[in-house]
Amino acid sequence: MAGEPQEDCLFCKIAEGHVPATVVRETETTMAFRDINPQAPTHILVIPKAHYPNAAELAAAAPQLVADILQETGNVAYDEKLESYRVVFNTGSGAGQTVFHAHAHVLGGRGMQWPPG
Ligand code: IU
Repeated sequence: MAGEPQEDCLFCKIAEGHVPATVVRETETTMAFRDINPQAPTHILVIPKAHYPNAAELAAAAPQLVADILQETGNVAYDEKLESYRVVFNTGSGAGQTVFHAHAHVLGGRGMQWPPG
């Protein structure tokens, strides 16, 4: 059921504290932790604690959580003293999504190219 924890979901386990992660921020509805395979000097993932498989389903079912996540991306950038940064929601395997629990990547600390690969 939408929003319910999924037994086989790594990010649900991180949100529940059952799998360790380097958590940098937490709110009632979100968690932010360092990506295990950073693609920039700062690479932090912001997730909703509730399980939605991708950003589109999250937006459709729980738009307030999208706002919570975006607010937290800004807070992460402030904490990390990022002047410029990129927020990415890979949505679908063709776009590079590998973990099917919605998450925003916050990337910063280096120059960025456009368009992205
Ligand atoms: P993606 O947009 O679904 O590809 O992002 C998933 C991210 O989760 C990716 O950057 C991984 O490095 C990251 N990650 C992690 O931080 N910890 C883990 O145990 C696993 C993946 I598996």
